Amino acid sequence: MSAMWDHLLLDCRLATLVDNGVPYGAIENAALAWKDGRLTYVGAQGDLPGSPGELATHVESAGNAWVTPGLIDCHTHLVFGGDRADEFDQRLNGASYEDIARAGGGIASSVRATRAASEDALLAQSLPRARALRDDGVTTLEIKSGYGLDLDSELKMLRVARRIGEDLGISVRTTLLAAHALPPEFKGRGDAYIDEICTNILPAAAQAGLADAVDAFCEHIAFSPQQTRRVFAKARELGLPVKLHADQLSDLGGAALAAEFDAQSAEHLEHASAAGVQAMAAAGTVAVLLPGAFYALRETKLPPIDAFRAAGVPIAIATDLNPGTSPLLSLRLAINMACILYRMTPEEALRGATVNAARALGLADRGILAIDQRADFVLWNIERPADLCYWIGGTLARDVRVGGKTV
Ligand code: DI6
Ligand code: FE
Repeated sequence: MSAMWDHLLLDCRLATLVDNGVPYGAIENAALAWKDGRLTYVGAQGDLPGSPGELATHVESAGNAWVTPGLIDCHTHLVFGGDRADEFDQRLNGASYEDIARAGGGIASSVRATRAASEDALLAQSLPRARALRDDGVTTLEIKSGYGLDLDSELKMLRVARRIGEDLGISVRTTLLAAHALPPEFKGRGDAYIDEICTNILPAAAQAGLADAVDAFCEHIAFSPQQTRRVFAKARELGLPVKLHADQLSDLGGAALAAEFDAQSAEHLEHASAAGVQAMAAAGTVAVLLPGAFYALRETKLPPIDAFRAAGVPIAIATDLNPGTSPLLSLRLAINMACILYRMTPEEALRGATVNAARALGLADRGILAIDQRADFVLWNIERPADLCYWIGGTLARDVRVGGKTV
Protein backbone atom coordinates (compact mmCIF):
# COMPACT_ATOMS: atom_id res chain seq x y z
CA MET A 1 0.00 0.00 0.00
CA SER A 2 1.46 3.36 -0.91
CA ALA A 3 1.59 6.07 1.72
CA MET A 4 -0.83 9.00 1.69
CA TRP A 5 1.87 11.65 1.99
CA ASP A 6 5.39 12.15 0.62
CA HIS A 7 6.83 13.66 3.78
CA LEU A 8 5.94 13.92 7.42
CA LEU A 9 7.78 16.26 9.77
CA LEU A 10 7.31 15.30 13.42
CA ASP A 11 8.18 17.09 16.66
CA CYS A 12 7.62 20.68 15.62
CA ARG A 13 6.15 23.81 17.10
CA LEU A 14 4.11 25.51 14.40
CA ALA A 15 3.48 29.23 14.09
CA THR A 16 0.79 28.70 11.45
CA LEU A 17 -0.27 32.39 11.45
CA VAL A 18 -3.80 31.15 10.81
CA ASP A 19 -6.23 33.52 12.50
CA ASN A 20 -7.54 31.05 15.10
CA GLY A 21 -7.51 33.20 18.23
CA VAL A 22 -4.22 31.73 19.49
CA PRO A 23 -1.15 34.03 19.29
CA TYR A 24 0.75 33.29 16.08
CA GLY A 25 -1.82 30.55 15.33
CA ALA A 26 0.58 28.37 17.30
CA ILE A 27 0.31 24.61 17.66
CA GLU A 28 2.86 22.89 19.90
CA ASN A 29 3.65 19.15 19.80
CA ALA A 30 2.73 19.34 16.16
CA ALA A 31 3.34 17.63 12.85
CA LEU A 32 3.42 18.86 9.28
CA ALA A 33 2.99 16.77 6.14
CA TRP A 34 3.07 17.45 2.42
CA LYS A 35 2.68 15.80 -0.95
CA ASP A 36 3.66 17.18 -4.36
CA GLY A 37 4.77 20.45 -2.78
CA ARG A 38 1.48 21.15 -0.97
CA LEU A 39 0.70 20.81 2.74
CA THR A 40 -1.51 17.82 3.55
CA TYR A 41 -1.43 17.85 7.36
CA VAL A 42 -0.98 20.73 9.81
CA GLY A 43 -1.89 19.90 13.37
CA ALA A 44 -1.26 18.17 16.65
CA GLN A 45 1.01 15.16 16.41
CA GLY A 46 -1.40 13.26 18.66
CA ASP A 47 -4.21 13.70 16.12
CA LEU A 48 -2.33 12.04 13.23
CA PRO A 49 -4.68 9.54 11.60
CA GLY A 50 -2.25 6.63 11.83
CA SER A 51 1.31 5.67 12.56
CA PRO A 52 3.95 7.87 10.90
CA GLY A 53 5.55 5.07 8.87
CA GLU A 54 2.22 4.18 7.31
CA LEU A 55 1.22 7.77 6.64
CA ALA A 56 4.28 9.01 4.75
CA THR A 57 7.09 7.66 2.59
CA HIS A 58 9.64 9.87 4.37
CA VAL A 59 9.42 10.68 8.07
CA GLU A 60 11.75 13.10 9.85
CA SER A 61 11.93 14.87 13.18
CA ALA A 62 12.22 18.66 13.54
CA GLY A 63 13.71 18.22 17.02
CA ASN A 64 11.07 20.54 18.51
CA ALA A 65 12.05 23.45 16.24
CA TRP A 66 9.68 26.32 15.59
CA VAL A 67 8.36 26.29 12.03
CA THR A 68 6.83 29.30 10.27
CA PRO A 69 5.60 29.85 6.73
CA GLY A 70 8.41 30.90 4.40
CA LEU A 71 9.00 34.64 4.70
CA ILE A 72 7.82 36.82 1.81
CA ASP A 73 9.67 40.01 0.86
CA CYS A 74 6.97 41.76 -1.17
CA HIS A 75 8.86 44.94 -2.17
CA THR A 76 12.46 45.01 -3.39
CA HIS A 77 14.56 46.72 -6.05
CA LEU A 78 17.40 44.24 -5.66
CA VAL A 79 18.46 44.01 -9.30
CA PHE A 80 20.77 46.94 -10.03
CA GLY A 81 24.25 47.63 -11.35
CA GLY A 82 26.98 49.06 -9.13
CA ASP A 83 26.10 50.49 -5.73
CA ARG A 84 25.83 53.92 -4.13
CA ALA A 85 28.18 53.49 -1.18
CA ASP A 86 30.24 56.47 -2.38
CA GLU A 87 27.17 58.70 -2.14
CA PHE A 88 26.48 57.40 1.34
CA ASP A 89 29.97 58.53 2.27
CA GLN A 90 29.49 61.92 0.56
CA ARG A 91 26.22 62.53 2.37
CA LEU A 92 27.82 61.80 5.71
CA ASN A 93 30.52 64.28 4.77
CA GLY A 94 28.00 67.05 4.25
CA ALA A 95 26.67 66.74 0.67
CA SER A 96 22.89 66.87 0.34
CA TYR A 97 20.80 64.39 -1.65
CA GLU A 98 20.05 67.26 -4.06
CA ASP A 99 23.79 68.13 -4.49
CA ILE A 100 24.44 64.51 -5.40
CA ALA A 101 21.50 64.33 -7.79
CA ARG A 102 22.61 67.58 -9.51
CA ALA A 103 26.07 66.06 -10.00
CA GLY A 104 24.47 63.11 -11.84
CA GLY A 105 24.28 60.78 -8.84
CA GLY A 106 21.28 59.21 -7.14
CA ILE A 107 18.94 57.00 -9.13
CA ALA A 108 20.61 58.27 -12.36
CA SER A 109 23.90 56.66 -11.37
CA SER A 110 22.18 53.32 -10.74
CA VAL A 111 20.50 53.66 -14.14
CA ARG A 112 23.87 54.19 -15.87
CA ALA A 113 25.44 51.18 -14.14
CA THR A 114 22.39 48.98 -14.79
CA ARG A 115 22.23 49.89 -18.47
CA ALA A 116 25.97 49.27 -18.88
CA ALA A 117 25.92 45.82 -17.26
CA SER A 118 25.39 42.71 -19.38
CA GLU A 119 22.54 40.44 -18.33
CA ASP A 120 25.00 37.94 -16.86
CA ALA A 121 26.93 40.63 -14.99
CA LEU A 122 23.71 42.05 -13.58
CA LEU A 123 22.72 38.57 -12.42
CA ALA A 124 26.12 38.00 -10.81
CA GLN A 125 25.89 41.31 -8.92
CA SER A 126 22.30 40.82 -7.80
CA LEU A 127 22.33 37.14 -6.84
CA PRO A 128 24.22 37.52 -3.52
CA ARG A 129 21.62 40.04 -2.31
CA ALA A 130 18.78 37.61 -3.01
CA ARG A 131 20.78 34.79 -1.46
CA ALA A 132 21.20 36.77 1.76
CA LEU A 133 17.42 37.16 2.00
CA ARG A 134 16.77 33.51 1.21
CA ASP A 135 19.31 32.20 3.67
CA ASP A 136 17.46 33.88 6.51
CA GLY A 137 14.07 32.57 5.54
CA VAL A 138 12.72 34.29 2.41
CA THR A 139 11.02 31.83 0.03
CA THR A 140 9.06 34.35 -2.08
CA LEU A 141 10.57 37.56 -3.32
CA GLU A 142 9.17 40.44 -5.34
CA ILE A 143 11.67 42.27 -7.56
CA LYS A 144 10.94 45.50 -9.41
CA SER A 145 12.55 46.88 -12.52
CA GLY A 146 13.08 50.66 -12.67
CA TYR A 147 16.82 51.18 -13.10
CA GLY A 148 16.71 50.47 -16.84
CA LEU A 149 14.13 53.05 -17.94
CA ASP A 150 14.32 52.01 -21.58
CA LEU A 151 12.70 49.02 -23.21
CA ASP A 152 15.75 46.77 -23.50
CA SER A 153 17.16 47.57 -20.07
CA GLU A 154 13.81 47.14 -18.29
CA LEU A 155 13.28 43.75 -19.92
CA LYS A 156 16.88 42.80 -19.06
CA MET A 157 16.19 43.58 -15.39
CA LEU A 158 13.00 41.49 -15.41
CA ARG A 159 14.79 38.55 -17.03
CA VAL A 160 17.54 38.76 -14.42
CA ALA A 161 14.88 38.78 -11.68
CA ARG A 162 13.33 35.60 -13.09
CA ARG A 163 16.74 33.94 -13.34
CA ILE A 164 17.38 34.71 -9.67
CA GLY A 165 14.29 32.69 -8.77
CA GLU A 166 15.47 29.77 -10.90
CA ASP A 167 19.04 29.86 -9.57
CA LEU A 168 18.04 30.07 -5.90
CA GLY A 169 15.03 27.75 -6.05
CA ILE A 170 12.63 30.35 -4.66
CA SER A 171 9.55 32.11 -6.09
CA VAL A 172 10.27 35.48 -7.68
CA ARG A 173 7.41 37.80 -8.62
CA THR A 174 8.37 40.53 -11.06
CA THR A 175 6.99 44.06 -11.14
CA LEU A 176 7.51 46.50 -14.00
CA LEU A 177 8.46 49.87 -12.47
CA ALA A 178 9.38 51.75 -15.64
CA ALA A 179 7.71 54.81 -14.06
CA HIS A 180 10.37 55.03 -11.33
CA ALA A 181 12.34 58.05 -12.53
CA LEU A 182 12.71 60.13 -15.67
CA PRO A 183 15.53 58.79 -17.85
CA PRO A 184 18.10 61.41 -18.93
CA GLU A 185 17.11 61.26 -22.60
CA PHE A 186 13.59 62.42 -21.61
CA LYS A 187 14.75 65.32 -19.43
CA GLY A 188 11.95 67.92 -19.23
CA ARG A 189 9.59 65.61 -21.18
CA GLY A 190 7.84 63.54 -18.54
CA ASP A 191 4.66 63.07 -20.53
CA ALA A 192 6.65 61.82 -23.52
CA TYR A 193 8.29 59.19 -21.31
CA ILE A 194 4.85 58.12 -20.04
CA ASP A 195 3.85 57.75 -23.73
CA GLU A 196 6.90 55.54 -24.26
CA ILE A 197 5.92 53.39 -21.24
CA CYS A 198 2.31 53.04 -22.39
CA THR A 199 2.96 52.40 -26.06
CA ASN A 200 6.17 50.36 -25.91
CA ILE A 201 7.60 49.25 -22.58
CA LEU A 202 4.44 48.02 -20.84
CA PRO A 203 3.01 46.14 -23.84
CA ALA A 204 6.40 44.50 -24.54
CA ALA A 205 6.83 43.37 -20.93
CA ALA A 206 3.28 42.00 -20.91
CA GLN A 207 3.78 40.30 -24.28
CA ALA A 208 6.98 38.64 -23.06
CA GLY A 209 5.18 37.46 -19.91
CA LEU A 210 7.89 39.12 -17.82
CA ALA A 211 5.75 41.25 -15.50
CA ASP A 212 3.41 39.95 -12.82
CA ALA A 213 2.37 43.50 -11.85
CA VAL A 214 2.93 47.18 -12.65
CA ASP A 215 4.16 49.82 -10.20
CA ALA A 216 4.84 53.57 -10.37
CA PHE A 217 6.53 56.16 -8.16
CA CYS A 218 3.92 58.89 -7.60
CA GLU A 219 5.79 61.80 -6.03
CA HIS A 220 6.74 65.38 -6.79
CA ILE A 221 10.29 64.22 -7.64
CA ALA A 222 8.94 61.46 -9.90
CA PHE A 223 5.52 61.17 -11.60
CA SER A 224 2.26 63.05 -11.02
CA PRO A 225 -1.07 61.42 -10.14
CA GLN A 226 -2.23 62.17 -13.69
CA GLN A 227 0.81 60.44 -15.22
CA THR A 228 0.38 57.53 -12.80
CA ARG A 229 -3.26 57.18 -13.89
CA ARG A 230 -2.18 56.80 -17.51
CA VAL A 231 0.24 54.00 -16.63
CA PHE A 232 -2.40 52.26 -14.51
CA ALA A 233 -5.05 52.56 -17.22
CA LYS A 234 -2.68 50.83 -19.65
CA ALA A 235 -1.87 48.11 -17.09
CA ARG A 236 -5.59 47.52 -16.60
CA GLU A 237 -6.09 47.28 -20.35
CA LEU A 238 -3.37 44.60 -20.47
CA GLY A 239 -4.88 42.74 -17.52
CA LEU A 240 -1.98 43.40 -15.14
CA PRO A 241 -2.54 44.21 -11.45
CA VAL A 242 -1.05 47.42 -10.07
CA LYS A 243 0.78 48.61 -6.95
CA LEU A 244 1.99 52.09 -6.09
CA HIS A 245 4.86 53.89 -4.35
CA ALA A 246 2.45 56.26 -2.63
CA ASP A 247 2.73 59.20 -0.24
CA GLN A 248 6.36 58.48 0.72
CA LEU A 249 7.62 62.06 0.85
CA SER A 250 4.39 64.05 0.54
CA ASP A 251 0.64 63.51 0.33
CA LEU A 252 -0.28 63.51 -3.34
CA GLY A 253 -3.35 61.39 -2.69
CA GLY A 254 -1.42 58.27 -3.72
CA ALA A 255 -3.19 55.90 -1.32
CA ALA A 256 -6.61 56.85 -2.73
CA LEU A 257 -5.27 56.70 -6.29
CA ALA A 258 -4.01 53.16 -5.70
CA ALA A 259 -7.40 52.18 -4.26
CA GLU A 260 -9.20 53.74 -7.24
CA PHE A 261 -7.41 51.19 -9.46
CA ASP A 262 -8.02 48.29 -7.00
CA ALA A 263 -4.26 48.11 -6.42
CA GLN A 264 -2.91 45.02 -4.71
CA SER A 265 -0.89 47.32 -2.47
CA ALA A 266 0.16 50.88 -1.76
CA GLU A 267 3.68 51.21 -0.39
CA HIS A 268 5.65 53.52 1.96
CA LEU A 269 2.59 55.65 2.93
CA GLU A 270 4.23 57.84 5.59
CA HIS A 271 2.16 60.80 4.42
CA ALA A 272 -1.08 58.96 3.56
CA SER A 273 -4.25 60.85 4.54
CA ALA A 274 -7.23 59.58 6.53
CA ALA A 275 -9.28 59.56 3.32
CA GLY A 276 -6.54 57.50 1.63
CA VAL A 277 -6.66 54.93 4.44
CA GLN A 278 -10.46 54.62 4.13
CA ALA A 279 -10.21 54.22 0.35
CA MET A 280 -7.61 51.46 0.78
CA ALA A 281 -9.83 49.66 3.29
CA ALA A 282 -12.78 49.77 0.90
CA ALA A 283 -10.69 48.48 -2.02
CA GLY A 284 -8.88 45.76 -0.03
CA THR A 285 -5.51 47.34 -0.86
CA VAL A 286 -2.66 46.17 1.40
CA ALA A 287 -0.43 48.76 3.12
CA VAL A 288 3.21 47.78 2.52
CA LEU A 289 5.41 49.56 5.08
CA LEU A 290 9.14 49.90 4.49
CA PRO A 291 10.95 50.74 7.71
CA GLY A 292 14.39 50.35 6.07
CA ALA A 293 13.84 53.45 3.93
CA PHE A 294 12.26 55.27 6.89
CA TYR A 295 15.42 54.51 8.89
CA ALA A 296 17.99 55.29 6.19
CA LEU A 297 16.33 58.59 5.28
CA ARG A 298 15.97 59.52 8.97
CA GLU A 299 12.27 60.05 8.28
CA THR A 300 10.31 61.22 11.29
CA LYS A 301 6.75 61.12 9.97
CA LEU A 302 5.28 57.73 10.88
CA PRO A 303 2.85 55.99 8.54
CA PRO A 304 -0.73 56.09 9.94
CA ILE A 305 -0.49 52.66 11.55
CA ASP A 306 -3.33 53.11 14.06
CA ALA A 307 -5.61 54.24 11.25
CA PHE A 308 -4.71 51.16 9.19
CA ARG A 309 -5.43 48.94 12.18
CA ALA A 310 -8.73 50.66 12.92
CA ALA A 311 -9.84 50.45 9.28
CA GLY A 312 -8.80 46.81 8.95
CA VAL A 313 -6.20 47.48 6.25
CA PRO A 314 -3.74 44.54 6.21
CA ILE A 315 -0.18 45.71 6.88
CA ALA A 316 2.80 44.06 5.18
CA ILE A 317 6.47 44.72 5.91
CA ALA A 318 9.23 44.53 3.28
CA THR A 319 12.88 45.50 2.88
CA ASP A 320 12.58 47.92 -0.10
CA LEU A 321 16.10 46.62 -0.77
CA ASN A 322 17.62 49.25 -3.11
CA PRO A 323 20.99 50.98 -3.48
CA GLY A 324 19.83 54.46 -2.50
CA THR A 325 17.36 54.57 0.35
CA SER A 326 17.35 51.05 1.78
CA PRO A 327 20.47 48.90 1.32
CA LEU A 328 18.83 46.38 3.67
CA LEU A 329 19.72 42.74 3.13
CA SER A 330 17.54 41.18 5.83
CA LEU A 331 13.77 40.86 6.01
CA ARG A 332 14.16 39.86 9.65
CA LEU A 333 15.88 43.15 10.34
CA ALA A 334 12.96 44.89 8.57
CA ILE A 335 10.47 43.25 10.95
CA ASN A 336 12.64 44.20 13.90
CA MET A 337 12.53 47.81 12.65
CA ALA A 338 8.73 47.56 12.25
CA CYS A 339 8.57 46.72 15.96
CA ILE A 340 11.07 49.33 17.16
CA LEU A 341 10.34 52.23 14.79
CA TYR A 342 6.64 51.62 14.10
CA ARG A 343 5.73 50.00 17.45
CA MET A 344 4.08 47.09 15.72
CA THR A 345 3.79 43.94 17.82
CA PRO A 346 6.08 41.03 16.91
CA GLU A 347 3.03 39.07 15.77
CA GLU A 348 1.85 41.93 13.55
CA ALA A 349 5.35 42.25 12.09
CA LEU A 350 5.61 38.51 11.41
CA ARG A 351 2.16 38.49 9.79
CA GLY A 352 3.43 41.44 7.76
CA ALA A 353 6.27 39.36 6.34
CA THR A 354 4.12 36.30 5.63
CA VAL A 355 0.35 36.26 5.25
CA ASN A 356 -0.12 39.96 4.52
CA ALA A 357 2.89 40.04 2.20
CA ALA A 358 1.34 37.19 0.22
CA ARG A 359 -1.81 39.24 -0.08
CA ALA A 360 0.19 42.27 -1.25
CA LEU A 361 1.40 40.09 -4.12
CA GLY A 362 -2.05 38.69 -4.87
CA LEU A 363 -0.94 35.18 -3.84
CA ALA A 364 -3.54 33.04 -2.02
CA ASP A 365 -1.45 29.86 -1.89
CA ARG A 366 1.15 30.85 0.72
CA GLY A 367 1.84 32.90 3.83
CA ILE A 368 0.18 30.58 6.37
CA LEU A 369 0.65 26.95 7.31
CA ALA A 370 -2.63 25.30 6.31
CA ILE A 371 -3.74 22.35 4.21
CA ASP A 372 -3.41 22.91 0.44
CA GLN A 373 -0.97 25.80 0.89
CA ARG A 374 2.46 25.53 -0.72
CA ALA A 375 4.93 23.62 1.45
CA ASP A 376 7.14 26.70 1.81
CA PHE A 377 8.32 26.89 5.40
CA VAL A 378 11.33 27.54 7.62
CA LEU A 379 12.74 25.72 10.64
CA TRP A 380 14.27 28.24 13.03
CA ASN A 381 16.83 28.25 15.81
CA ILE A 382 14.55 30.11 18.22
CA GLU A 383 12.68 29.53 21.46
CA ARG A 384 9.53 31.53 20.65
CA PRO A 385 8.18 33.23 17.50
CA ALA A 386 8.88 36.73 18.82
CA ASP A 387 12.61 35.91 18.74
CA LEU A 388 12.43 36.48 14.97
CA CYS A 389 11.76 40.16 15.68
CA TYR A 390 13.80 40.43 18.85
CA TRP A 391 17.29 39.61 17.54
CA ILE A 392 18.79 42.47 15.55
CA GLY A 393 20.48 40.88 12.56
CA GLY A 394 22.24 37.53 12.48
CA THR A 395 20.94 34.39 10.79
CA LEU A 396 18.38 32.30 12.63
CA ALA A 397 17.07 30.07 9.86
CA ARG A 398 18.10 26.45 10.28
CA ASP A 399 16.43 24.97 7.21
CA VAL A 400 14.60 26.87 4.44
CA ARG A 401 12.14 24.75 2.44
CA VAL A 402 10.38 25.48 -0.82
CA GLY A 403 7.75 22.95 -1.86
CA GLY A 404 9.07 20.84 1.01
CA LYS A 405 12.63 20.76 -0.38
CA THR A 406 15.59 22.40 1.34
CA VAL A 407 17.01 25.22 -0.82
N1 DI6 B 1 11.35 54.94 -3.42
C1 DI6 B 1 12.49 54.63 -2.82
O1 DI6 B 1 12.70 54.73 -1.65
C2 DI6 B 1 13.42 54.09 -3.82
N2 DI6 B 1 12.63 54.15 -4.99
C3 DI6 B 1 11.45 54.63 -4.71
O2 DI6 B 1 10.59 54.77 -5.54
C4 DI6 B 1 14.70 54.85 -3.99
C5 DI6 B 1 15.50 54.26 -5.11
C6 DI6 B 1 16.90 54.79 -5.21
O3 DI6 B 1 17.27 55.80 -4.58
O4 DI6 B 1 17.66 54.15 -5.94
FE1 FE C 1 10.61 51.02 -3.29
